[in-house]
This record gives sequence, structure tokens and C-alpha cells, in this order.
Amino acid sequence: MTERTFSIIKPDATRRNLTGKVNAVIEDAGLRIVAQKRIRMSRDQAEKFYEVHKERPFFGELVDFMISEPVVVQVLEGENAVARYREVMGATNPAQAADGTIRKLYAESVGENSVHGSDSLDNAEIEIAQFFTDAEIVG
Ligand code: DAT
Ligand code: MG
Repeated sequence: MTERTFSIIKPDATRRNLTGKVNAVIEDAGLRIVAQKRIRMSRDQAEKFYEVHKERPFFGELVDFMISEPVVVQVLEGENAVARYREVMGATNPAQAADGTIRKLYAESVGENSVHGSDSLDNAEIEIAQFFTDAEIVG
């Protein structure tokens, strides 16, 4: 089934000028970038986005990191896009990520792991709506 998922190229990757390299992995995997913009996330946006993790010990650090530098938010479209992008990203901890995945190639640590991808179709819809209007998504 054709799906849309939400992606963020995180500050550790934008800082190192890796946006194009990450996008190449995404596109080579058959996912189409149907919306994309570079933004600076506000603290409110980051706290809301990661609300599910707010009781975790790393929450403060995670929010500080996400607002530390610009990020690139994206909508990706393709066959089984949610699961496919999770595969392409690799494991949360780059030390455990498979060869060829974005996190294996580029991530620096579990906290600064280069990309976000939605973990379910329902969350993809919620996350996309937090950053994009329908008119900004061009399939
Ligand atoms: P994912 O980003 O693979 O969906 P997640 O939803 O469990 O992983 O966590 C969200 C982000 O929180 C993750 O990308 C980086 C940060 N994080 C997760 N576990 C962490 C940990 N043990 N220490 C520091 N940061 C962590
Ligand atoms: Mg997650």
C-alpha cells in the first residue's frame, strides 16, 4: 500500500552538511520526498513532538538537541513507507544499525542519531500535520 511517513533530518546531520547524502539514501530506497523544508524547531514544537518520551531521563537532552540547530522536516511517500523508512534509518542506536542504513552511515550516538521516522501510520499522520499543511505536500 502506498503510504506517507514523516521524517526529520536532525541537527547532527544538518550541521555536518549531510542533508543531500541522507536524501540520496532515502531516494535510492525508492521513497519519494513529497514535501521538505528546513526549519528551526521551537522548544514548544519539540516538546510536543516528543511528548511520548517526556518521562524518560533523556527527554530534556533530546529537546535541547532538536532545537540546537536547524532540522529538515520531510514527508516521504512510497510502498509501505512507514516500515520501509524505519528499515532505511536503521536501529535507534547506531552501534546496532545494519550496514547501509542512514544511522550506520552517519549517526554519532544514540542521542544524536541523524534521523527521525514515524513508527506507525497513525503517528505518521499526526506528525505530518504538526509540520505541514496539505497544500505543502505535492505527491
Ligand atoms: P527512534 O528515533 O528510533 O524512533 P525512540 O522513539 O525510542 O527511537 O526515541 C526517540 C529519540 O530519543 C531517539 O531517536 C534518540 C532519543 N533516545 C532514545 N533512547 C535514548 C537513550 N537511551 N539515550 C539518549 N537518547 C535516546
Ligand atoms: Mg520513535
